[in-house]
Amino acid sequence: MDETAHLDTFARDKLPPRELWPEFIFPLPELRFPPRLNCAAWLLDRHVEAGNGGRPCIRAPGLVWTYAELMHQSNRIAHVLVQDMGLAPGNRVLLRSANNPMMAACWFAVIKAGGIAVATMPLLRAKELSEVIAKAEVSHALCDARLAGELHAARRVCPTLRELRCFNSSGPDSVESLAAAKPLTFVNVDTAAGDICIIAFTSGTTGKPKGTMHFHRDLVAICECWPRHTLRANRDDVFIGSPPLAFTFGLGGLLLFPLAIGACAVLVEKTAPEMLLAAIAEFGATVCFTAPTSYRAMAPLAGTVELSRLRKCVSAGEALPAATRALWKERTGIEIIDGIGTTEMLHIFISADEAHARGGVTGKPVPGYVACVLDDDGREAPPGKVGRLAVKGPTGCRYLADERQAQYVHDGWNVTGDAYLVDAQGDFVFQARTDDMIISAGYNIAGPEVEGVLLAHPAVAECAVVGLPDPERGQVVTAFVVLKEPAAAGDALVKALQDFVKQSIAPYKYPRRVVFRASLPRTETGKLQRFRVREEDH
Ligand code: 3UK
Repeated sequence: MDETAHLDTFARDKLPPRELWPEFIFPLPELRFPPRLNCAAWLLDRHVEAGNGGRPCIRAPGLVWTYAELMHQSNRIAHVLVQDMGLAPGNRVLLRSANNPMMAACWFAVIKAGGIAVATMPLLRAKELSEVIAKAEVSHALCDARLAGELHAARRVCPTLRELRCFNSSGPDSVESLAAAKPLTFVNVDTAAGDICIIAFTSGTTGKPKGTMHFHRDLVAICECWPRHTLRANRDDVFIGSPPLAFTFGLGGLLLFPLAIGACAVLVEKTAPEMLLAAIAEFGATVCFTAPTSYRAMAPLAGTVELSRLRKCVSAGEALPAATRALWKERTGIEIIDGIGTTEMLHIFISADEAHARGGVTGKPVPGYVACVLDDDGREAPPGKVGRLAVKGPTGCRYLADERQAQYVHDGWNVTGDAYLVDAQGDFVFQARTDDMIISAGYNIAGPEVEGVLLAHPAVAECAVVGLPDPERGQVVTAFVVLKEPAAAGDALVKALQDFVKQSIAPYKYPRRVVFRASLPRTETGKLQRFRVREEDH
């Protein structure tokens, strides 16, 4: 590997042992990287150098930044980090903010200065922040002033955190004030392509957070794979969406991918379905990234706003039910691009574009990646057989000092924890998380398949199908259902929903128990928290 630019080698020293790394493959010409690579230069400065500094780069309510303006602001903040905050290459810098332009500028500043960006979800509280800070030995933090309270609280138990500055604030000590006095130019730290650039903590719903480490070249690699081959947006596109930049789905979709092609990103803080829909209309967005439930919630309102410029809609984070795909298509005419990605792989690796999309199917490996389904003996399973999804590509899992590395990587494959099958057309079909498969009276039942049927029933707004302990069957298939009209709840509707499932799929999969709920527990990234659904029943 080429010589590191990091003076602080903490993260590099905490990489997993080589024998536990996944195999990395670079099967496309665009995946040949120079030995020295700072991804901020590639994503941002490159466009200014090419004479495109005047093109719009970041938009937000009441604001447009050109490529040159974002570059200048990040250069100035990079000086703040180095001069005022004493940042050394390789130091970890925590970023805490909703999606807004200053968050993007700070992210670039950290990367330009050779720091390692550790972005965190806005909803994290002091306890979770302190776990992340301790694990990554974070020394510096840049925080939106409106979210500083929890970080100040966390700091009391975080001796490694030496320097903290706030932005989106006008005080004399704010990042903006300090930055205003700095030069517009900054000499980017000449990082190796294989230097660590971000640590992304998994949005995992159970257990201690895992930090996944990604190199400068990894951030470029994901831009050259799925966006180039499947999304196929162009420089006139306007990207928008809901996932936080701290979630790699959002980092890619709302910052890296638009900038990689010289397009424009709209960053909005309020992303509840009706707000996102209004913002799509207001900014004339053409490419939208959000979660399946968000499309489902936006669909009934789609007729009330002007969406004529919207042309590409991306769904990830959890399985896209066929009913949601059909509903969105009916209301907007747009075929959703579904894709499975993970924090470990950095972004999407199996997907289908608009022309190849089919209900209930994720798609095929994205160019640059190979995938297969493994049986219980670790061999490739034949078509139609359910097994564990395994993938390799230019990116892959490298946990920061974590024994769970050996659970994710087997024989060079990244094993995501998802149960999948490959169908007769070679398409990958999601079944369930491996540990969410329901085993009832000897049958294997995938909750999401039953959910997919229930979502097609006109009375159902949202649902979750899980296995609950049962003395006779081991587990009993249980559906938690949120109704469009709560008053419709009752025995008659329970029976109607059960019959509806029995008529659509094998009858043994029908939910023997149906429980009506006002809402379902979800993460900040739109994922259903199945373990909470199960626990809350008792
Ligand atoms: C599930 C999906 C079916 C699946 C992510 C796009 O979600 C992302 O990363 P996470 O680490 O979670 C990974 C897990 O989420 N999942 C994600 N997308 C799909 N299941 N169909 C899908 N389309 O269980 C996977 O193992 O939070 C998604 C890009 C970047 C990401 N980090």
